[in-house]
Amino acid sequence: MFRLERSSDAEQSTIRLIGRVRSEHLGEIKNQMAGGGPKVTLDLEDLTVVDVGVVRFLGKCERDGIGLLHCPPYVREWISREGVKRMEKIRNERAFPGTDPRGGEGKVMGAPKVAVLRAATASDTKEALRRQYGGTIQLTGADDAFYERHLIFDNVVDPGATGPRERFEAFARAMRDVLSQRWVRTEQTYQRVNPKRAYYLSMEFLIGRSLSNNITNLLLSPFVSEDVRERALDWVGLLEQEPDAGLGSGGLGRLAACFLDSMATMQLPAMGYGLRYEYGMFRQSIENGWQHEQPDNWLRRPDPWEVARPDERVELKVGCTFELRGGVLQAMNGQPSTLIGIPFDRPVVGYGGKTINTLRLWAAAASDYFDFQTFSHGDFVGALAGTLVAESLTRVLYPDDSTTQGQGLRFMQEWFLVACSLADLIRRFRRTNADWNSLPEKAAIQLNDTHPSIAVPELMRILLDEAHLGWDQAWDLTQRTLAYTNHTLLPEALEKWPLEWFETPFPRLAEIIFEINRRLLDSVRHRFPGDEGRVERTSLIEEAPTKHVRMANLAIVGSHSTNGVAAIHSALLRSMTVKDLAEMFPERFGNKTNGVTPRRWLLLANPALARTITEAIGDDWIEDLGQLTKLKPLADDAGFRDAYRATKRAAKSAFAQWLRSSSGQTVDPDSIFDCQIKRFHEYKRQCLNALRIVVLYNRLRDNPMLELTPRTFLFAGKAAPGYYLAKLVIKLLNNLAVTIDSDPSVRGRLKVVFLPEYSVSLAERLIPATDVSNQISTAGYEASGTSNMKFMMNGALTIGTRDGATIEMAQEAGEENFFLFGLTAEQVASSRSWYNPRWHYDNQPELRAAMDLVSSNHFSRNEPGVFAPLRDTLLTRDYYMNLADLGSYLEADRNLWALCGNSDAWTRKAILNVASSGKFSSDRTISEYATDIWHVKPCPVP
Ligand code: NBG
Repeated sequence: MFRLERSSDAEQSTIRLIGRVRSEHLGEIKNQMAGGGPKVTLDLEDLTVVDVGVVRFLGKCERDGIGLLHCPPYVREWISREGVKRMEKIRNERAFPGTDPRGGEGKVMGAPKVAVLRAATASDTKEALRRQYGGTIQLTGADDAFYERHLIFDNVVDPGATGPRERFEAFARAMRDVLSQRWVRTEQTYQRVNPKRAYYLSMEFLIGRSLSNNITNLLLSPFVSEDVRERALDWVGLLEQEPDAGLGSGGLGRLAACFLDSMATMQLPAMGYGLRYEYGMFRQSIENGWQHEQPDNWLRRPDPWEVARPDERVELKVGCTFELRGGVLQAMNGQPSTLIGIPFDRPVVGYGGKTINTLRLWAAAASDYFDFQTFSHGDFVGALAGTLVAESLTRVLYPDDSTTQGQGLRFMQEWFLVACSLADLIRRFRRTNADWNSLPEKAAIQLNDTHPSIAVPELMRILLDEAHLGWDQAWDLTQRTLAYTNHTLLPEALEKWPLEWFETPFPRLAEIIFEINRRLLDSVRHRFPGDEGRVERTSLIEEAPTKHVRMANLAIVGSHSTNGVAAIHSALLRSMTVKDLAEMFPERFGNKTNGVTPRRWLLLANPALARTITEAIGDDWIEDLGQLTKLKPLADDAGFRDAYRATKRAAKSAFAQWLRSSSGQTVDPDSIFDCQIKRFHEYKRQCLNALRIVVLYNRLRDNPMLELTPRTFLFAGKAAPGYYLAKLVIKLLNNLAVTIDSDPSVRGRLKVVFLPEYSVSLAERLIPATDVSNQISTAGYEASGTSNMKFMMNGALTIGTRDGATIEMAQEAGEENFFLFGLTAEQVASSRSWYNPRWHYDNQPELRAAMDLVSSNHFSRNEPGVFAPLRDTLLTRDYYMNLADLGSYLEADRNLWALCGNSDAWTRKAILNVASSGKFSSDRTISEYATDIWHVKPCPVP
């Protein structure tokens, strides 16, 4: 029996459906609803059985905004399944019209105009991609489609009860399903062809988010856009659920991530090896201007990309056991132990989805071999506590960038990365190669900075003790297999580990290091007789005050190639930092100027500019960034300049909107966005930038009629938790922001914003919106820089010193399109002995006024004297010569400011910058590594 009950008040009426409802009752229900007047709700509490017609009707009611009260779970599930079928039907009827060659929904997805889509019809394209990915690309729309299955079965909940996090996971897993067959096939191809492979060993991979990047690289944006539209998914909200994989602290880790993208895109048989830190780079918050650190527990929720491979675990022997006391690792002699490395693989999708390489991250675990001795003595808990120490090894990333602290745990992490990765890659090598002599023809191992340079003695150990080769043969193979990249000249960053840290846990490695050193010093003495100073400097062991192993020397001696990361850096490395070794082995030294991936940093981050470029010159630039030079003549084309300006304006508005909605802060998109985003370090001189802002602030206060284009100064970056001066500069910038905001005399003309929690995702938002990029390190100290390249690619003008890769960027674009200033590296080095910061204070009134204003507590009324250590550092030591460069910085700034009034001239320069950024693609860098160092060739996957 079926009946209806209706109750109404002034605002709404509720219709209760009671008993067995069938399709034939629908007319009656609709009649009741039509006469409902106010808002209608259906109460399904006593509804017992329904047929599919009723289910469809209820689904439609929901879509029309009619509430369903007390809907039984089985009805809810049925509605959802019918909804899915309906989508599928609509989809088939439309036969994928969404494969619009402009990538239609680019604004949501950053959809590229993909080459494959241009030539083919929509269904050809679908077929081609379907074949490429080994089957279906049925992401959503049927009850057995990937997304729906993951949503329901991974969570075992009613889909209606899932939130954005579950939807993100389901979508990412659906995407992983699509790529997984291609991923397997990539590895199968490498096994079959047995090419030489490149292995990139790095303590850091600053990956950021993967979902949108993978969609872009798989060329699935048009498909996904359609799914998103049909399912009315809150796409932005879904993307926001993915935590940034912050497994790196700065440029070195981000470079490694860009390199992986390029290697996969160029179809190189390559693999990344790193550590699976449970806690990535700390999260930064700002309280009362000060930086605070919170742990980044990024794996709290399951990561949808990673695949654990416990069957491929490796077992490592250590000559002692460890105890952790207050974060300090202590070796306990006399009790050897075993550690386990468990690999977790992440897909690295090359652009076009043809090659899917692997990033293998190691997690530490305790041996399964329970400590029976301790156990049988009754200490069950003690036996298990060993597990805690073992697992602590990969718990947390060290947050210092460009410096190392002498920490035992860090040393063990470096060893663990090396020991696991070498064991794994040697196992793979042995599977298909009987002859140890072919190792250098099958494997190229790149050491990302000195962090993995324990690879030198470890590979020797394997070749001597496991392959039973003689010393000379083992040494020859080791050197020909390994190559080393240096990333910094800062003396405090050149790693030196106490010799005793090797001796207790790894006595064999210590022995090997001694033997390498004995032979090295013999040959130094032979070549430079009587030069004991040189012997001392070249030695792998620093003798005083206690014996330490010089890891850079070890890496250079044990490999066939050493490179810096920009021309000036490589030159200084050779001529200053490791001069003696460069004289000993000149043929080993080279340069590989850094680059960044244009997929993430232009195509994905800046869809409007990417589209404008593609419209003008086609889309070949995505994989061949040198094509951007074709834009050069367009700098003189008024129509193109308009189009360019529109993209910048769109990026600025999007940023301003995001900032308002995420933090409540407002910035004016019509002001000039002047940015400095990077780690906080004295050599990067954010403090110099702060002084510039105070000078401009003083000028405006002194002369309110001064004509100035409004400027917004945006800062982001983290300081190492123990780096007081760097944290004080963050405090200064935050205080400037507050004081300037509350000063009516400059309001609307100057604004300072400190954006907390700098991350890859934040950079992706901010860089496209930026007009002016500050690259103002003391010349000779920034090895390369990579954000400088991202800014250039996105049309920002650079104000900067002649340092790192900025020099080469200006060469490419022409110095007239750059705002260079300051002492050169030679001038810095040669003036060090007589440099007197006080002179600048005494003789430059604007500089003095700015410093005095900071000291006067104008920016720190409630914390008098807080900035005294900054003043003290600047006036007495000023090792990084801030004061020497402030005058020329202000002059460059004046030139830049003069250009603000001439929009065409500005835009012209901006376009020429974009057009000249082709060299700074990481594809170019990787092709140089592949050709000059690795001798690795593409291995296409059929
Ligand atoms: C950093 C340099 C940067 C450089 C990146 C990538 C370290 C040790 N070095 O200038 O400071 O761009 O490496 O090469 O993090």
